[in-house]
Amino acid sequence: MSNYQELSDVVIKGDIKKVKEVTQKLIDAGNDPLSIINEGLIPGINEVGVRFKEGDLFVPEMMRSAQAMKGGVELVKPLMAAENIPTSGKVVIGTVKGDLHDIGKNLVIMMLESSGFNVVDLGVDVPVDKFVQAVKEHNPQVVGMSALLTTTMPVMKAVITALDQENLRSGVKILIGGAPVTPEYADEIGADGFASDAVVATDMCKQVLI
Ligand code: B1M
Repeated sequence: MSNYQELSDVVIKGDIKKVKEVTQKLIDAGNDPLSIINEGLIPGINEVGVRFKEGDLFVPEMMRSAQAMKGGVELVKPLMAAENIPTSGKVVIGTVKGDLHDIGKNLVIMMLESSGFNVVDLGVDVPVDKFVQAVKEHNPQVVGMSALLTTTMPVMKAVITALDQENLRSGVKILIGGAPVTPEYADEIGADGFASDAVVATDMCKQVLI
């Protein structure tokens, strides 16, 4: 019998085969896809972060756990898409320059797409001018930025400044997220909002459309 704790444990171990196996068992047992992510996969990768900080784990192990987590997310993804309700909203999103973390951004994209949003994923390590270009090209209602490093958070401000300078802020809301980001930081840099997780991000994007 699989449970969320077992799923967290195999993410921590970085055992992709086991992560897929336990995730599939949880799916087959009828567990809610979002709970599998929020109560099994995310607590596992968060514990990896804690152990990395304490020096008990190193980058290669963190990488293996990230890969293992992705293996689980891939299995859950089609179930989220099944709830598709079309909306007319368009979101441009990326992880800012200097930052390669994409698990959280990809979860946000998954939730947005499963809620019917049209998402333009700029990927990771996205420079300021690429965000600006994407707003010109795609005319989105929302620009989402993700940063997981305290050293890359200032790039979010640089993007906002560039969008201001090009007069591209009207009609576009800027939402930011990532583990070190706070609502206060969002205010400080002039973002329109901070989303603590993928569900909140999706709700905020829906509100923009109302
Ligand atoms: Co890195 N890493 N990492 N890492 N890594 C952290 C972020 C760290 C906190 C670990 C630690 O020390 N405890 C630390 C940062 C310290 C700091 O800046 N204060 C750190 C470090 C130091 C590093 C390196 C510098 C390590 C090194 O090389 N010495 C290096 C940097 C590489 C780079 O980016 N240039 C590095 C590398 C890596 C890996 C490549 C090994 C891997 C990433 C793999 C990948 O993403 N493809 C990795 C991982 C896995 C982590 C931890 C363990 C987990 C991150 C994660 O995926 N969390 C992380 C520790 C931690 O955060 N607990 C850590 C799960 C994810 C679901 O949460 O991303 O927060 P999160 O996303 C959430 C919300 O924040 C929100 O919704 C998501 C879903 O609920 N959200 C948004 C996120 N983005 C949003 C955008 C939005 C809205 C909401 O827009 C609208």
